[in-house]
Amino acid sequence: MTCVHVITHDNRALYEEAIQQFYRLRHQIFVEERGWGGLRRPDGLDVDDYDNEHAIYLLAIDADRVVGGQRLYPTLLPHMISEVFPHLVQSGIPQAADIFEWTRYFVVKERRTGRTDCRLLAAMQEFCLEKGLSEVTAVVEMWWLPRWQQTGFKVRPLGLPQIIEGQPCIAAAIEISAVSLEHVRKLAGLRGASLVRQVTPSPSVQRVPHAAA
Ligand code: A1S
Repeated sequence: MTCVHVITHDNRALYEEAIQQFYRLRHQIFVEERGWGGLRRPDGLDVDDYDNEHAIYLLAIDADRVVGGQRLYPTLLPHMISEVFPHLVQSGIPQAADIFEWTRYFVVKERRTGRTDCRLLAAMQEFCLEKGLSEVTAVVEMWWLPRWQQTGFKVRPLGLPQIIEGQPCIAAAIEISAVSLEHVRKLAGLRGASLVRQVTPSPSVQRVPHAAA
């Protein structure tokens, strides 16, 4: 059964293998499949400046295998829109404690039937609602707009589309709402929460008693 796991700096140690799979899949999908040559690395891993302690990963995992993923990053820190794509924004880059940037979204080829995609979209909305976020921002190719409309997401363009690597792209903000979450859940026939969190045991649980040391 596929579940979407929340991975942050606090529980990352429990997910090192999944994170490595995520980096490898990102390289396979974004560099080899999508042709984003600027991300190519000799080690076959897509890792960038935003894969740091502030990144939050929501990974769809089935029997230890990563089948899809996405990354959220605080907009109060320098992020992709502020550092790489500021020219896509005409009316001020949204930067606030309750706005995160959304990047590196994918589903592995064998799972591209829409259901894992909806699971990931629902997980993103669910996580953001739990965390009290109001919006996520993203830079996307234009074909995302009808997809988001279909999933009931409310989208606010941040500027006019521009060509990036031959593709018309746009920066946009997506509203986080219980209505959007319900809509995407219904679309995929998902019932209830889809997020899983493994928690690193607290130091008191890990501590070895002196007598046994
Ligand atoms: C940044 C993203 C942010 C959100 C963070 O009938 P079809 O096959 O034409 O239906 C397709 C198309 O309408 C459209 N579509 C998908 N990829 C497209 C592309 N490269 N160019 C134009 N249109 C595209 O979506 C429909 C369904 O796609 P699918 O692949 O058959 O199935 P699914 O399960 O909905 O998966 C969609 C995604 C995008 C997740 C999957 O294709 C994928 O992982 N692609 C590679 C990663 C990627 O491009 N991510 C977006 C940039 S990150």
